Amino acid sequence: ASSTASAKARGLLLGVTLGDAMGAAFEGHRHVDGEQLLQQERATTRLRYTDDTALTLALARHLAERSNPAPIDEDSLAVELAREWQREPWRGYGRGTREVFERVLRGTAWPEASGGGFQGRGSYGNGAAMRVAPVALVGTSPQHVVELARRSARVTHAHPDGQLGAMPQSCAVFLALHSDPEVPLERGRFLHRLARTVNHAEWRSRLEEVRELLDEASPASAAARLGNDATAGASVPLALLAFLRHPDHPAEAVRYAIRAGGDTDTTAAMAAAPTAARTGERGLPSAWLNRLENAATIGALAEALAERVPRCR
Ligand code: F2R
Ligand code: MG
Ligand code: MG
Ligand code: MG
Repeated sequence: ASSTASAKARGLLLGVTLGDAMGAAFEGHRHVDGEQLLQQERATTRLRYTDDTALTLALARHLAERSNPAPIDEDSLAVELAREWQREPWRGYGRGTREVFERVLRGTAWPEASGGGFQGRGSYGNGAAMRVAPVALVGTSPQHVVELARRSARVTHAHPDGQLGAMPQSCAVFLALHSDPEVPLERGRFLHRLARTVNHAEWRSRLEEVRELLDEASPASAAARLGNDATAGASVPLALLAFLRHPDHPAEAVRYAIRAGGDTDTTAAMAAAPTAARTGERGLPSAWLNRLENAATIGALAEALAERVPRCR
């Protein structure tokens, strides 16, 4: 892999992990003030990640073991994700996803396993969006990436909204990965490309709301407007805003997402993915990286996937 692809792939995976691990202490808090966040940043304790990262890494391993043009095999992916939960069930999984994994491990095929939750409606939680970032490393175009996102999502999230959330998230990571960090990001154009690629009325209006908040919204007012809970529709827009507020500064994007409260591990992980894919690993604070569990293994997995990144500037 080129050194740029390598640095960007490492940024992407380590960024997700750091966002998740920094945000984990505040998951479910209504508000997070600057003082609480500063205390977390100054601590020297190990940074432990949650289900967000565990499943992101499982998806990354799945992709690393397969080559284009069919890098996702849903039957295997469902089992691999479920086994990851079984291996470390204490990482803080959502109830719906736990139930899907139980069914998969009992031998139920993924379409029924994932369709059986929430009275047969399937989950529209943000679990598919939170783990989707690695598909951006193997996708060859925005369209290809959102298709991979949908396929990776549906093994646990049968509800269309659960799958849809993974699409703008994956597309944002892809566009950021392939952006030149030396050239200022044209944020309006970026949102326009996301909207065009996802091509869905509800998401067009969500992305329009994000655009309206680009210049001045505080984290709290952004959360009030866009939502900050564990559903895909009310967390991915906030994460995109956190990224677009600070496209060249992963730590600031993570801080913005955490300050917005709610599902902080997840929104911070989703905000960090595109930001650190754009800046590369050098954008991540070394003080955080030094505290991160399994950083060497995660870096090695990123290197393996970097080989697959098509022509990175
Ligand atoms: N689950 C958590 N955190 C809370 C508990 C953690 C605790 N510290 C612990 O250790 O146990 N975090 C993780 O879950 C989120 C990802 O969720 P996922 O995987 O999509 O799960 P689920 O359960 O399918 O959906 C999450 C919530 O969304 C709502 N929801 C989804 N579909 C619905 C439907 N059809 N109808 C109504 N509500 C639906 C529910 O409230 C679900 O609980 C991330 O935050 C990750 O960090
Ligand atoms: Mg989590
Ligand atoms: Mg098959
Ligand atoms: Mg969460």
